[in-house]
Amino acid sequence: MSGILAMILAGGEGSRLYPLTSTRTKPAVPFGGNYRLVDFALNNFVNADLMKIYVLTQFKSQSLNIHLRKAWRLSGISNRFIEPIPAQQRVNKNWYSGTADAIYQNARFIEKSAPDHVCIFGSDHIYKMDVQQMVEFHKEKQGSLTVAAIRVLKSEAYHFGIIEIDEEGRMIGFEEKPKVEDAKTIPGDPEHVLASMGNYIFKSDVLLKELYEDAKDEDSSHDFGKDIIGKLYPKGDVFIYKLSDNYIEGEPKTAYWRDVGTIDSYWDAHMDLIADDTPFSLYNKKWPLHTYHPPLPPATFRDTSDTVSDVSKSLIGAGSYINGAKIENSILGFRSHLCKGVVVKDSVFLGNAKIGAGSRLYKVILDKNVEIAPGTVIGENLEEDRKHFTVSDNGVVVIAKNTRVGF
Ligand code: ADQ
Ligand code: ADP
Repeated sequence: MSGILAMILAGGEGSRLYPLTSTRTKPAVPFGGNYRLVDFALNNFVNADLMKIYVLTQFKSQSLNIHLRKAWRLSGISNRFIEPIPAQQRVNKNWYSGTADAIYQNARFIEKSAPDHVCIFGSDHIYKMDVQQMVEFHKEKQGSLTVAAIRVLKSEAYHFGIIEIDEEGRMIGFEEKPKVEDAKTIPGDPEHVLASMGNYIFKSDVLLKELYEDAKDEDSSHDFGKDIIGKLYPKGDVFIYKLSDNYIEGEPKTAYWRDVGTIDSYWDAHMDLIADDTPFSLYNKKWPLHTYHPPLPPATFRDTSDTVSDVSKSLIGAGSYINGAKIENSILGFRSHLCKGVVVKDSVFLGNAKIGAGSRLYKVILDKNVEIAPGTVIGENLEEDRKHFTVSDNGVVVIAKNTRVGF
């Protein structure tokens, strides 16, 4: 087999997303009512017709594995596959120490496939990218490595690998997560830096050579951002592919890429989905967002004798039953059951919530299977909420999976 092989890194712990990551790895965290974070990276490959994909999982991967099996299993066609590789397959006794180690410990899957190029992509971000276009760019440049990049605010530089390039798009500087004051800004644009998206396309032989060398280096943390890129770019053949040069029919010109690493950024990205002029549409027929759809009936909206259901600026999942409730600016996942007189505003439900009559919920994230007793109020008094739940910096109240409130 030759061509392009994809290795998707899906082992992130996502500690800053706690409690949503208390039971599942970050790429398995539900998003947007129907999806899980990993779906966005996988759609970027599948919609680009690149379908030789290994998904590297690590701890708390049970619900990720179930999702991959239900939503993404290709069968019967041997040169197309989306296969999870559990961390138990690793060659060493230890868990992966960094992203390069995760690939190194599974290098035999690359050797066995013998592709010309390997795409190594993260799975923690919400964005659309036709990866085939990045592959074409990589082949044209004939470099050892192409790194995907996007312009971000300088104040955010400390989260990312920060890149400098020459006129030909060649990487001439790289620093992993620098202090904001040290970050090199884009020439002529002092407010912004060019950030690595953590998505790489390597020539296979270069990748394997670098991984074997890095594995012997006792001072290395075995991470692409911290170790490998800094060693490779001075050789002069690492190139940058800008997300803003990627074109998808029917998508807005401005490149959208959101990290959902914290509760606040996770909530913000949901609000983007329902914004009037949404920067991330779920409706582009040219870019279908595949995922698993459970066998559920359409959402039902009913009125009671004295309350009328009233829904605005919201996405409501299949199997939901709304009985005389008011929903505003919210995303309610599958099987949300709201009894009469409930008011939900600026909130995100991951699925299977049951909200008792007369409850009011503001700026709340409910993980799966949360049950709220009638007459409960959450999000109006954060001091009180903090005693029982996680409350984010921006005042989003998060209620963990399977919690029963007020009973
Ligand atoms: P980080 O944000 O630190 O920096 P990292 O924690 O390395 O990203 O995660 C990258 C991807 O790998 C994620 O999809 C994560 O789920 C997964 N992952 C992490 N550890 C893993 C492991 N041991 N095994 C398997 N999968 C694992 C990186 C780069 C920066 C870049 C940012 C962009 O180092 O240069 O700017 O991503 O977000
Ligand atoms: P999440 O909260 O991430 O959506 P799920 O609700 O899908 O996770 O699953 C929670 C746990 O329930 C999983 O870790 C798994 O152990 C179990 N589970 C869920 N769905 C299935 C299934 N279809 N078959 C077997 N076990 C399942």
